[in-house]
Amino acid sequence: MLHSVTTFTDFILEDEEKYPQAKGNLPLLLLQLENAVKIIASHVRKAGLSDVLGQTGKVNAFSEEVQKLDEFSNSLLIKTLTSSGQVHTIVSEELSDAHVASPNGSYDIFFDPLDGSSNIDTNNPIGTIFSIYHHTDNLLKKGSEQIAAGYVMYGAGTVLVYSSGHGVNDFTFDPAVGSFLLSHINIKIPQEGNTYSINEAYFPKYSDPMKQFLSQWKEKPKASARYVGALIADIHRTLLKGGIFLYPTDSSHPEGKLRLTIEVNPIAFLVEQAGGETFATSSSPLDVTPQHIHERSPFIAGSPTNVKEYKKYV
Ligand code: P6P
Repeated sequence: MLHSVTTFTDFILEDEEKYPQAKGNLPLLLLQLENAVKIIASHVRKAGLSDVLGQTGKVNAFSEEVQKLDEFSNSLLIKTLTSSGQVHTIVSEELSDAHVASPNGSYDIFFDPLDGSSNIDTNNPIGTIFSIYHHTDNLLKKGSEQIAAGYVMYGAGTVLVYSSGHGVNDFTFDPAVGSFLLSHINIKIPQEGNTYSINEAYFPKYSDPMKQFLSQWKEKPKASARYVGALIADIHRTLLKGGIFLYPTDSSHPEGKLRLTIEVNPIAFLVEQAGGETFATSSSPLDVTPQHIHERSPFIAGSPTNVKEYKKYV
């Protein structure tokens, strides 16, 4: 019996049929994005063997040391998305300013080409995060205006998690086929989970309510703590197993560390599409109007019961 195999290409072409009035060609944009992440995955898998490891001696928009694989991934994504002709403006973690790719492009894309890059040389999970909007001259758009978002996790396998506003699906790369194949259909986050995910080294720098929230977690009989240090890995586990991820403000990160437009909004879009809840300072980050393209934000995301409990404390 032939298994009903669905590739990412099948999926986005079927998805496109729901938007007959679409101005641009989103499938073409997504297929070019897929080509780029396949090449990135190939380099990540060989990172230990080729010269793309290590530092470039340059710093990015956040004055963080740029790893060679970061720079390679950024340049590759810009090139392949530009050649699609569908992207007007690109905002990347690795670019200080917005970049106009195609003046007639119908979409704006925000991405982190390689998130969690400190994990590269220890062979831990890293990922690409992307967020897509209809093009507008004003780039400071609320996350609720996203038309699609996703991430690719280069972990034990290469997994693409994607939503265009009708639920979340994930696709696992099959090297034998050379395509991403549908693997989790309509992901729904568990209503409640036993795992909390936060960098507790910052505990002394948290607010008192945050300290109380964390301390009561340790009283839970089934509690466990998991923290990879790569947003996509910690979120992927939370989506599938439930629980709560937190990167709150602390005295050394008064606005939080994660980037609102490039990391927080795409992930918040996916978590809410999977039935989860998210929080920034006073609401979902998707309701926040950014003041600049590289704005940082606190970010809490996970199972509804766990996030509601958090909100009671803070
Ligand atoms: P910390 C990776 O550098 C990143 O931007 C996210 O992927 C991750 O969640 C966070 O920073 C980790 O930050 O301060 O715990 O090392």
